[in-house]
Amino acid sequence: MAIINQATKELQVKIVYYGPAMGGKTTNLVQVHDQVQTAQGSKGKLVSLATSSDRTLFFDFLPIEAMSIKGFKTKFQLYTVPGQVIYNTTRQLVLRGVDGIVFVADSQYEKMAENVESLANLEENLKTLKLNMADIPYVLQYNKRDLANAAPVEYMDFLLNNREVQVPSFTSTAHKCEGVFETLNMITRLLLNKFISQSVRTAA
Ligand SMILES: Nc1nc2c(ncn2[C@@H]2O[C@H](COP(=O)(O)OP(=O)(O)O)[C@@H](O)[C@H]2O)c(=O)[nH]1
Ligand SMILES: [Mg+2]
Repeated sequence: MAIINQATKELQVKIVYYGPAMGGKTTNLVQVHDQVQTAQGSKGKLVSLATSSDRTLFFDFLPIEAMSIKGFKTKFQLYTVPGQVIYNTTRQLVLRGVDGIVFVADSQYEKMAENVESLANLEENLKTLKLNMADIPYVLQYNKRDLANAAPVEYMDFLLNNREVQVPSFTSTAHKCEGVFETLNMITRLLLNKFISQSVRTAA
């Protein structure tokens, strides 16, 4: 779970945006970076480690400082992974120490196989890190809803959210910032609730 620094009263939380290549992960971080309103100086730089303009080869990284929770200053670190199948080692590295996951799916019908493959790859990579998907707060984002060939939400839920207890899912059009903050707010809420319930248990 998150890095908790009792001395400085800081809570550091790592959120990874995962999903197939070109689904809109980087766009989410760019939108958050553009719109986030924080106290002066606390908005971090968006760092993109990529070797070409629109394909993430390593990751994007965006630190955000948020409000205090129970006297702890919370810092969210947002990461993306490269979606292309061949970069699995990088994905495993980025997933290390993950606290919460946003799975960004591409709503286009022809991308469904890639979505399903990427979700299976996520589960597999978490296993190699001895992590269980059921224990990690995660949310789904069905992106590119503006496109004519977007599949119905029910179909995407059937393919990607087919579990006993469904996780929250959001529709989005990331480049117009629709659904971006709804998604981020939900994953941060899930993470903070987990932190609060754990700290209550520790204190008891
Ligand atoms: N039509 C449409 N295009 C989008 C949307 N979100 C992102 N894109 C575009 O899809 C492409 C890939 O997005 P990017 O964020 O780089 O995907 P990543 O590989 O998952 O990081 C870019 O050209 C984006 O501008 C969306 O909701 N609708
Ligand atoms: Mg990217």
